[in-house]
Amino acid sequence: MAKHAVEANFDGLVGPTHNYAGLSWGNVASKSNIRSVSNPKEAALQGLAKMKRLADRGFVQGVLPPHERPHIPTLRALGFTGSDRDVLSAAAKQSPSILAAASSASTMWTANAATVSPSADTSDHRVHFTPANLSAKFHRSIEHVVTGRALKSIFADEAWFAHHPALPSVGQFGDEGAANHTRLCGGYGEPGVELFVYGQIAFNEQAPAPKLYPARQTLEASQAIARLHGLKDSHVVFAQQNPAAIDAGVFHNDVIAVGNGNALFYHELAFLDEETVLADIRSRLTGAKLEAVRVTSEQVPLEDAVASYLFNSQLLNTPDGMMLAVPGECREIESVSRYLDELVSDSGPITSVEVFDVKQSMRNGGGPACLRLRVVLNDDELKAMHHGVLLTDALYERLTTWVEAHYREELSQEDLGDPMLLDEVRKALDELTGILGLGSIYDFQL
Ligand code: SUG
Repeated sequence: MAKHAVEANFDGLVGPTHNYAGLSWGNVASKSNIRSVSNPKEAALQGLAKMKRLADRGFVQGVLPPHERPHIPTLRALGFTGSDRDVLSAAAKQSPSILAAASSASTMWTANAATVSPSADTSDHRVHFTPANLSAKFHRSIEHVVTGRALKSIFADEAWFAHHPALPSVGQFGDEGAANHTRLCGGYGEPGVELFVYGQIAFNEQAPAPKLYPARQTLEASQAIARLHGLKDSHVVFAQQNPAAIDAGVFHNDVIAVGNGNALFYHELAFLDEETVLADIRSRLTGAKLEAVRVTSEQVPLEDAVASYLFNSQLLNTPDGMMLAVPGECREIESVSRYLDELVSDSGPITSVEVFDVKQSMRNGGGPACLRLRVVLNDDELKAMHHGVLLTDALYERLTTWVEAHYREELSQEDLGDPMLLDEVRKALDELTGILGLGSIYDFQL
C-alpha cells in the first residue's frame, strides 16, 4: 500500500555575494544584466518572503544554506597563493572573471542542486539524492561538494536516505539536477514516472543539438542518475529538449515546462518529439490520467515565455486544484498575463495563480521554480530528516534578522575583491550553520 507523502520544497537562501557577473552564456537574463549593481539584502528578503508565504499556506517549506563565496579554495586551486587576503587581492587584480566565478551566489537556484528520487520509485525504497555536477559552467561546477555535505547533514539517516556523489565532471555527463527532471504521479506516495529531459546525446555527434547555445544536460547523465537511483525502466521517460528552444534561451527544461501530480504544463516547443513524450508518460503513469496543459506559440510566443518565465513557476496542490506560483514578470507581459487569465477560467487542473516578486533572482535567470528543490517525503522520512531547516515563524524571523544584520544593499563587480566582504560572509555563514543546526559544512569551518 502506498504511504502518505508530501512534496517538501527546499529553497536556496540567497547568499551575501549575490551579483550580476554575466556568467551564463545561453541564459538571456544573466547576459543582459551583466555588471548591474545587485542588492543582496533585497534578494535574500524576496526569497524568504516567498518561502514564508508558501509555508503560511501550509506547504512544507525548507531552506538550503548558501555556500561560502568568494571561494578561496577554488582560487588556490587555480594558483593564487599566500594568505586568504593575498589570494583575494591577486585574483581581483589578475583575473576579475575568475574572481566573479568564485564569488557567484548561484547556489540559490536549488532546482540545480541535485536530482531527487522519492522512495516510492527506487529499488531499495530509500530517497535517493545525486548532487548535480553542473559541469557546463565553471562557477556552478564548484557547487556539488558543499551541496552534498548540506544534503547529507539534513537527510542523514541512511535507513531512509541514500546519497551519491556527483557524476564525473565533464561535458559528456553534464548534469543540471532537478531543473531537467519532473515527476508525474497519481499521489506523491505512489510510484511515479520520472521524466528526464536532456539537451543532447554526448556520444552521438550526429544527433540533433542546439547550434547557438550549449546544451547543459546529456542523455548519458540522465541515464546514469536513473541507474544510480534504482529506477525501473517502466517508470522512466527520457525526452530530448527541442534544440530550437535552447537556442532561444531555454537553458533548462524548467524554463519551458513544469509538472506536478498528474499534470504537465508545457509549451508546444518544449520537446523535440512532443507526441512520443506524452505517449511514453501516458503508458507508464498508473493511478491517474495525464493532464497535459499545452501552451501554443500563438497563445504565448516562445520569446515571451522566456522573458516572463511563465513555466518557471511552481505548480502546487491545494484543496481546490493546483496553484501556479508565477514570477511578477508574468503580469508585465501582455500575452502571458492574458493567457493566465484564460488558464484559470477554463476547466483544467490549474485553478489559481499567485504572483511572487523574486526580481533580484530573475535578473540572473532564476524564477520561483529555480529557487526550490522538491523532495517528496513520506511521513517516516519527514520525521527522520533534520528539522532545523524547516521554515517556522520563528526561523523566518531569525533568518530575516540575520539577513538584515549581515547583508549589503549594493554589490558591484569591483566589490568582490573587498577583503571586508570575505570576512562579512564567513561571519554570517558561521552564524547561519548555528541557526540551522547543520554542523560544519563549509571549508573555512573544517
Ligand atoms: O545556471 N544563473 C543561473 C540560473 C539558474 C536557473 N535555474 C533553473 N532554471 N533551474 C544559471 O544560468 C547567472 C550568474 C551571473 O551571471 O552572475 C547564473 O548562474
